[in-house]
Amino acid sequence: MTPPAPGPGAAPDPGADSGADPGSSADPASAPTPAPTSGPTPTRTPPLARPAGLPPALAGLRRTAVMGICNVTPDSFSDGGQHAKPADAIVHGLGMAQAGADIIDVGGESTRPGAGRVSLEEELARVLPVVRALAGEGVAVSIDTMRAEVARQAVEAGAVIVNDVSGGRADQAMYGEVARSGAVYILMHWRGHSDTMDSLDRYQDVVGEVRSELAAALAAAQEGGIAADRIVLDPGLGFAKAGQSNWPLLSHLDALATLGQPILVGASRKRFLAPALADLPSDGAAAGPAYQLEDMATAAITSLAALGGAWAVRVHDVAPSAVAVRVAGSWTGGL
Ligand code: PMM
Repeated sequence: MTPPAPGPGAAPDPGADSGADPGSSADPASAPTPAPTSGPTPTRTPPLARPAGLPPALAGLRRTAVMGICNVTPDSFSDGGQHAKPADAIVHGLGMAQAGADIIDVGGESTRPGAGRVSLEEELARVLPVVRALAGEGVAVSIDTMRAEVARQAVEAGAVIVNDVSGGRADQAMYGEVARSGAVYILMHWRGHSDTMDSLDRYQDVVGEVRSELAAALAAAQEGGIAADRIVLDPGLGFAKAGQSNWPLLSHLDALATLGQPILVGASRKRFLAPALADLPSDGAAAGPAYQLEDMATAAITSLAALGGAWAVRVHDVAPSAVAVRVAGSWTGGL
């Protein structure tokens, strides 16, 4: 019979390995004692890193954070038009916060493949009332923008994080503006605007190249004045990355984490998920609409990203990921 696993803090059995008779290994009674299965066994590699300068509720989190997506756009990839009016977006943002989102990411410009740019005035008109209202309710708000001026006005309206999918490449004033504001900066891997990005999916070694391009952007952001401890890196899933370019980035988050920065993962409802789910029914009564399947896949990725040390995940459907980060947090025993 297998001996019971030792309890918390139990000393290893000194005779369990080196003293065992090799010839008796088939006998379960004399098999080596398994490693302790209780007590702190951190399986997260590397340990979760988080940026400095966050509001206390976020800074004190001992698990991966959930960022709920609030696109105030008529044309975003999966939820375009659903919350296009600021009033609807505010209700949606508050609902996500209630459902367990730690951060609400407000965006006024679609980055779906092929999308054109929206004017500065239009972007400001979409996002500012939403940022102001959510921040006024005590929600930690992130502004999803490539424009320094939008970042500036959003931080003034209460945003604490600037989420720049272009990693500073779309607007030369971005680093200086973020540095001045003191906001946390999410720097995403990016190779070009949405109207060209699908043609920029050219990699010999996607993990190595994304890592080195992120490293260069990280150095540039610091030269531009942003404190290193305020910068979060993001592999930019789906941006200049078609189908199979995305999965290695997820399974090698540890390689990106060696750059020493917190990591954000944005896989929610992205096109690369669909092929992995292709053998499942997507339109039957039992399965529900296709997006539900992709939301389930997103929650699975949330669990794995949390185990992989991600600081935050950016998702449309908050509740399943709020559960997933808590499960992963319990799994790893917290930070
Ligand atoms: N993806 C989208 C928009 N903003 N921001 C970050 N940091 N990471 C992402 O992966 C990301 C982002 C596009 O997705 P959406 O149109 O569904 O919001």
